[in-house]
Amino acid sequence: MRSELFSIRMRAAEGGAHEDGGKHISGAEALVEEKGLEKSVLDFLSKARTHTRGTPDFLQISVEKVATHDIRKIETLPVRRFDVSSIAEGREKAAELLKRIRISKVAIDNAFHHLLNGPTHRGAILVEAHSGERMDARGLKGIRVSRFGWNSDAALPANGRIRDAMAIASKVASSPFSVAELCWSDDPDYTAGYVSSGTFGYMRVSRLKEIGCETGGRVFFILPNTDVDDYIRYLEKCPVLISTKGREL
Ligand code: PML
Ligand code: MG
Repeated sequence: MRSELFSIRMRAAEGGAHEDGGKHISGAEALVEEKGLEKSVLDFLSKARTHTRGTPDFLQISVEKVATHDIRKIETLPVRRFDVSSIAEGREKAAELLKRIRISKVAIDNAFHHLLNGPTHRGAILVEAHSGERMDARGLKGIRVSRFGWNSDAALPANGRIRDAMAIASKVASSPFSVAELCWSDDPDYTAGYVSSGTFGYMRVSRLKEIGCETGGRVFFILPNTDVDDYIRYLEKCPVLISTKGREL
């Protein structure tokens, strides 16, 4: 049993802080024991300073102790891979997977419109799975999934980007009000993305955008009766430890 855990969060922007109109460059999250703090802080600093989206002139790293009794334990999602040979095929596959999860056509179209046309939001936007309406009032800031980390028993994928994306998708899917998520990266050198849900798992799609394109992000599809404030509170504030428990990743 771990005694104390700390939530570490990083955000970096270029052209000033995010709230002053700076361009979002990078973000990172971890829940670690005290002895892991120095390493995480240095890893986050280096992640922000070597990012392909630009060179930050604003960088914030916060460290907060988390009350052990507040920590919720969840399991990671099972992973499936879809290797596609073109962007059009990748987008078609992602839309087909969302349809299979019962996301309505209008909601799928709105999510694609958002991710294709930007502006790129710093966090995710919430879209109602049936009406397709945007449900949060966060503007460009969106919702940042926060306060999560891997349990020490977890057998993690070697690729840090995939590890981070799987952690976010697992926390999102652990809310009973999440129906699905659609994501592709806002980093110009990364073209893969995913569709995920609690029942279908984390479904990676190898190509969803052009190399060099910085438009991307996350859409969370939620149930019509969701209490949006509670939902956001869970994703942003509730500390969650994720275990891989014998899953093939
Ligand atoms: C990001 O890092 O910006 C999102 C990455 C999504 C896809 C991760 C994967 O390859 O599974
Ligand atoms: Mg990014």
